[in-house]
Amino acid sequence: MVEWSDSERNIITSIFSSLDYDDIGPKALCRCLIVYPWTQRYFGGYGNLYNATAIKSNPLIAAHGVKVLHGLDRAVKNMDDIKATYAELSVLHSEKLHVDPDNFRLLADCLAIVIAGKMGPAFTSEIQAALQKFVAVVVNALGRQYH
Ligand code: HEG
Repeated sequence: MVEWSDSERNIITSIFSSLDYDDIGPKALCRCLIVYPWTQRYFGGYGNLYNATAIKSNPLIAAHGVKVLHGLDRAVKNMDDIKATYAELSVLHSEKLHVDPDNFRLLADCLAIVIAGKMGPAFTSEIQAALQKFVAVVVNALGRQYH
């Protein structure tokens, strides 16, 4: 069971409450697909992913980026039980989508980088520490149903 300090809770809640999901979600997913091109294999039905420009202007990718952030929202609202919150989503990624669980961390890192870019100097080491802890717990929960 993960322990959260009041400060960590406040940081996570405040980051996500001020986040523009429609902007950050697509940017994080695009960055993941461009920086780690092997992650594109799961989006074969999404049309043109030929290069960075194509990825960044692909509306299906953008919509999926928004969906992923809304998925993270559930963890923000259930910080004390992220494992149970993601049980079903973990089974989906493992058994149906066959997403290699290493990729969760790659996307989580891209999200942290996009948030850092957005926040600029306000992204202090304390804020990064809380965010990295949060995404690590999410990544762990999503990888839980793999065997
Ligand atoms: Mg996943 C579907 C969340 C990482 C590939 N992902 C979904 C869905 C959510 C979600 C909420 C929709 C589930 C549904 O339809 O019921 N994904 C999610 C989170 C994270 C993550 C929170 C990690 C931070 N996903 C992830 C990664 C890949 C991936 C790293 C591949 C590199 N997700 C993926 C695919 C689908 C989903 C291919 C199905 C998309 C579709 O049906 O079009």
